[in-house]
Amino acid sequence: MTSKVGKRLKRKEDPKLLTGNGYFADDIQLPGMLHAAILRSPHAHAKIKKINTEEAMRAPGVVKIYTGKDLEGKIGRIPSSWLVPDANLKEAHHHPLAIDKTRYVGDGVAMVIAEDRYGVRDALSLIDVEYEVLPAAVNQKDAMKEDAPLVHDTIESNIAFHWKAGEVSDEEINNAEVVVRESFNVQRVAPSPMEPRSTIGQYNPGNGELTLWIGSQNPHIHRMVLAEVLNISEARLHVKVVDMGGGFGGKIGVYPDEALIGYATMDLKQPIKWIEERGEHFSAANHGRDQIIDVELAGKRDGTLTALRVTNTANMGAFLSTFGPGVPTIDFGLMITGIYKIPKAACETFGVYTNTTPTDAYRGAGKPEATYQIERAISLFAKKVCMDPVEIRRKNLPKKEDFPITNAQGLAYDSGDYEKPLNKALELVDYEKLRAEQEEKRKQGKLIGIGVSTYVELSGFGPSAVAGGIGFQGGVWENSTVRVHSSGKVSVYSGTSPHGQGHDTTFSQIVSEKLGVPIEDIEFVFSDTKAISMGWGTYGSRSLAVGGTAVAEATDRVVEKAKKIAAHELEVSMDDIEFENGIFSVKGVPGQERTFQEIARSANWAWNLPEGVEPSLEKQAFYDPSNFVYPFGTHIVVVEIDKGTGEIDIQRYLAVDDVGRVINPLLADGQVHGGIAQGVGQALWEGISYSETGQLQSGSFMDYTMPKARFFPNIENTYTETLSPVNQLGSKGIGEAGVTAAIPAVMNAVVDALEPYGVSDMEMPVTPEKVWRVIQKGEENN
Ligand code: MCN
Repeated sequence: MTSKVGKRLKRKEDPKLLTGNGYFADDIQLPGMLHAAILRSPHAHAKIKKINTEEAMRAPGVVKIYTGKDLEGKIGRIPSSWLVPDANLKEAHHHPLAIDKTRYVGDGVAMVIAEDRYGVRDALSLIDVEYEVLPAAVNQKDAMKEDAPLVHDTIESNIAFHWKAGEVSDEEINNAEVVVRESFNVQRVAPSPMEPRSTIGQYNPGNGELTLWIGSQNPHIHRMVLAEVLNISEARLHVKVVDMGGGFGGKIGVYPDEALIGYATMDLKQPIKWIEERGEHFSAANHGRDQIIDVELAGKRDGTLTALRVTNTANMGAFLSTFGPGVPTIDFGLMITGIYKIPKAACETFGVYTNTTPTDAYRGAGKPEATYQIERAISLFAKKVCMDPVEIRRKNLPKKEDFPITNAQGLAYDSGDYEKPLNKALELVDYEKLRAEQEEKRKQGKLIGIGVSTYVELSGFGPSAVAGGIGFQGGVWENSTVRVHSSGKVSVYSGTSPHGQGHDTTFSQIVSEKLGVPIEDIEFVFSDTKAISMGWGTYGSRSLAVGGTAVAEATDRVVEKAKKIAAHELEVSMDDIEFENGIFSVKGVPGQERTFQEIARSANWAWNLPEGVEPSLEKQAFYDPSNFVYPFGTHIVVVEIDKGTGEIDIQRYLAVDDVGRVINPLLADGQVHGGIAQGVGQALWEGISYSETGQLQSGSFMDYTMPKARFFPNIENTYTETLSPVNQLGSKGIGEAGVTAAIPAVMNAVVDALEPYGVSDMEMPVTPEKVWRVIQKGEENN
């Protein structure tokens, strides 16, 4: 019995993880292993006047202490991977440890290596650093002012880049019948995977090989960048990832910490382990979002949208992270019109240095922010022209017949039937009835809100040439090798690097369907730069659409070769061979057949191969897609707000997503639910907070509210299916769909609930306290 695409199979990965047999970074124990800890700046901006390490060096078990000065010229700068064309990007030199100045709370100042993992932390407190505290730039708009403290003395202002796409004139806005002007703040959040970051190094002086186990979403990118930073050949740098407890974007970036461990491992010629602490994660792991988005949405009284002009002032933190500059420019700026037909659009983005932790991609990476501003703006527009939020959305949706379409910013959406999920969602919630009930309950004094969001997002990152054209210094193709052993069992190698997404299961389903081999006979190999020549990793909901397609293409090549061998053995032409459910048979001649396993053995033993056919049954595919793929859908949320406490209760959450062909609906549901939880978290609870002086005020889970399962109702979700023409699977990415749709859906619901008090917008996160204050004020005025 073979497994098929589209089945709700349980994850192959889970039994091991659920029975405590997972193998995570901190499980790695190597003989003679030392431990590293990094002393981090307690100040947002300070001169380092003196570092005294003498006492710390005398602490038990301390082997070495490195400061920024010690490493100057020995480790390269940590680079950003984005150039952002025509944006006059000014990249500050990012030393792995601060040399003269610290630039954010969490900036590395010194690294201690010691024999014991607790002793190493104790030694940190014995390092005496004399700081001269300087004024800090914290909020990005303030940091752009002329008198703002400069984050980098070598750069004349805090503007790291200024990027523009599209033109919309003042007349096109000011002369419109209706204009909505609003400023939205998509607050800074912490990725917070269950397992924090990690790096473990081992050096073999015999052959000069450095092995780094890194908590990474893209080990090959880490190899590419760290080989340069550490000045060693890629052939001598082996990057591996063991089981990893999530990433959510926070483990895409190449960090100073990883370079430091790599350097010290080679320097001391002893294995070294560094495991990030949760507090460090809050201050030193890249944050997400932090964009202030000023929007002008113009249109007609009948609800037709005509022009959109957006300025995004994005807080990049103290340094440009690996993917950071791409987030508010490409991912945000080219997607500002969202799902709507808006003929004119322009986006201007300022990327601003501040004395805060660097920001980078966080689940959705620019697309949730883009969707948030357009979905909130269109809801405000609907209010102005007295239209129902659904009616105005439907009016501005491109029709199925309009495809393929190109948005105002020049992106060609691959396929879409936007009304399909909208209609399904409306039917499933019984929208008319829901509105009538809301009316009824409002009369009883209850605060009920209904929020709708219709979204499209960019996934399947993406064609390499396009990525290069928009400033990404790398490729985004994928690589897969399918190797069939003599037994007929299969090893599949992939350049993606799953860390919770379940590629082992879903990719096996693809191979199983094509080869007719049972899923348990397929073994997946990934996240190892020695086993897989190259790959671009897991982010941007690219793994299935790009990596899964590479797997499918390599598998097709295996079938092609196997057919040749079967035809030879059965003494017919290849055209007469049929292959189904793992059996090669001769058309019209029952019984004349070979099993896949028989052909696998023939291919590997090579006793009787057709002329010109090489031994083995192994094929590789490098797949570079022709376009991104654009999932879409409709989410509808119902909330009730407690007047006494301001608490928001999500009563109903319905998601209808269209991601083309779904390979495994069970896993897809998990992705949708997880994404929604992060979206709701952003809307209602999460938020990194800095004081005016740049002190991190949310440095632990005591001050940073993570969503918990009990905060949610049962999330209802289903799919419509509009195939993508871009890849042979017809599939689009799903990893970020939930978060993209959820933030505006929830915020639209909250604002709708507070409408009786004349509220038109609220700043995220809408904590009970904020809501309670609005209610108090509203009640006083009523
Ligand atoms: N899938 C499917 N059918 C589709 C699309 C996807 O069955 N049409 C399956 C895929 O085969 C895969 C999973 O759903 O098993 C997600 O696929 P995809 O949308 O390609 O996304 P990626 O695998 O590239 O994952 C990246 C995405 C992102 S960007 C973040 S952030 C994220 C996320 O996935 N981080 C996660 N989901 C996460 N889930 C966990 N548990 N942990 C994280 O850190």
